[in-house]
Amino acid sequence: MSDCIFCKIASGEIPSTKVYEDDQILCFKDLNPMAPVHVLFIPKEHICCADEITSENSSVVAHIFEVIPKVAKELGLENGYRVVTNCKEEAGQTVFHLHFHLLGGKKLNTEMA
Ligand code: IU
Repeated sequence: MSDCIFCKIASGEIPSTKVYEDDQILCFKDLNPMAPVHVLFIPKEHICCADEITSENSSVVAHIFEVIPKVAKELGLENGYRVVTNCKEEAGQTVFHLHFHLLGGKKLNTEMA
């Protein structure tokens, strides 16, 4: 999508602080970190949100979840971490390109909503 900021980050048109990249996905540091470690995992292909995950595109989501433990280890999150995705406005989604927040590096607030 030409007007999607995360598509532009995925293509390199907009710079980001990359933590992990391969042909399918990118992980970069969140610009407004909510924890000592706060990175985002995105598929390079445009998927709007979790509601748009289908049997056709779900392999990239599975791939993200295979990479998350490796990146978490590299970032020193041995004591635990949280993975979150916000789907649509009511959940607080502000960027409409599927992304998974990886948060850690402190004792996280356990309130889920
Ligand atoms: P949300 O789940 O859609 O609310 O999360 C969007 C995240 O993207 C949020 O944590 C922002 O700080 C982050 N972000 C970013 O890292 N770089 C950007 O250019 C933009 C948003 I726009």
